[in-house]
Amino acid sequence: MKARFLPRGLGGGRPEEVRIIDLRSDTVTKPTAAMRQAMAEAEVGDDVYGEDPTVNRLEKRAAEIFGKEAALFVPTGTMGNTIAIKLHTTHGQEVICEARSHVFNYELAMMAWFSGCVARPIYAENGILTWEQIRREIRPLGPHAAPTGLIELENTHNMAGGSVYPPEVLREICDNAHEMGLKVHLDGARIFNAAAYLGRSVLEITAPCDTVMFCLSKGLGAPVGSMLVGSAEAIERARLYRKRLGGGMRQAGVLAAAGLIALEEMPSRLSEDHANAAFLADALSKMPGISVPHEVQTNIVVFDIAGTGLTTEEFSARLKARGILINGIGGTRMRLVTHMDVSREDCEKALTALAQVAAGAAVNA
Ligand code: TLP
Repeated sequence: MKARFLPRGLGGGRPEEVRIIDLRSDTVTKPTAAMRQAMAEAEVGDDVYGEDPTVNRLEKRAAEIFGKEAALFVPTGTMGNTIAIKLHTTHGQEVICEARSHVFNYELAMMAWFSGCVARPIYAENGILTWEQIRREIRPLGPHAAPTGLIELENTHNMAGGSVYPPEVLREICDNAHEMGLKVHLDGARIFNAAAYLGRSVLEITAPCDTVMFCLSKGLGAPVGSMLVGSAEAIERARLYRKRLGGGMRQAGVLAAAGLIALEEMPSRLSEDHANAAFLADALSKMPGISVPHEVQTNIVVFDIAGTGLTTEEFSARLKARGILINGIGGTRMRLVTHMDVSREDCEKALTALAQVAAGAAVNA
């Protein structure tokens, strides 16, 4: 991202171009040149009639890669999760999820709005639930409690600092849930980051889940789009829920073309983002007033600025004045996310600014 002018006080007051380093999220990534070319050349048709060849190709490849029967292209991760919760529940049920999960905190109460369900949030320090924690919260139908309808897991866990489910923990949850007749939906917005960390395929690490939503538009760099994968029966119903949510897209092949490149070519570079995140986290943890509460496994660094005496708004504003964008995520915690549009050199620049701000430098000093 280019800002036209350097903030007043930097660069001697002379307006000049400065590169903004955007660490707010991996959602800010821009499509690559190859994606833009594929979009321009995409073969398209009306996808509501099932006639867009590029969307059909993307859905077929996503299903193959995840070893599921079918896949559905949706405009956003939020829509994918909303449809999944609707698929597996009926009104008046509870959805077990982690307390800081995206479905519970950042999707406008969609499970109540669209599915008539309430969340049963369970806190796990690193965002990773265990079967033992879940088992204690499962409720049967009775005269008081709303019965459990679904278990929802997030891998990687965004607000817990990009933490990854150990495959055996995830399998234990799914096997036990299935034994009780419960389904498991995985919010795998960043599942390719989890796979890169584990050195395993997404198929291996998501196989026991009934449905998986993953995003093409985050670390994988596509401009728009997410996928929902699952059984043929589930995806057939999901297609109808997508239409009800207004997500029946017509010549969506222009988007799917970029999605195919995201899916096939981008996962192999994610470890670069992980190395950059580890580099930032290591330096941050040594700065005065800053602590990094979680081990950094993927591309997300959550850090606590309580010791600086600044609010997250003040911290963000001081960084912004130095060309670095990072947001607060509540309390005294902030989150930075590495991605393909941020280089190691950018990370070094960001660290210089972070060190200045942490040391209590005044705005524009
Ligand atoms: N996450 C965004 C914000 O909404 C917080 C971000 O910047 O990280 N699941 C997970 C785990 C997510 O992190 C997100 C987006 C979604 C679902 C929703 O995806 P979109 O934005 O495509 O609806």
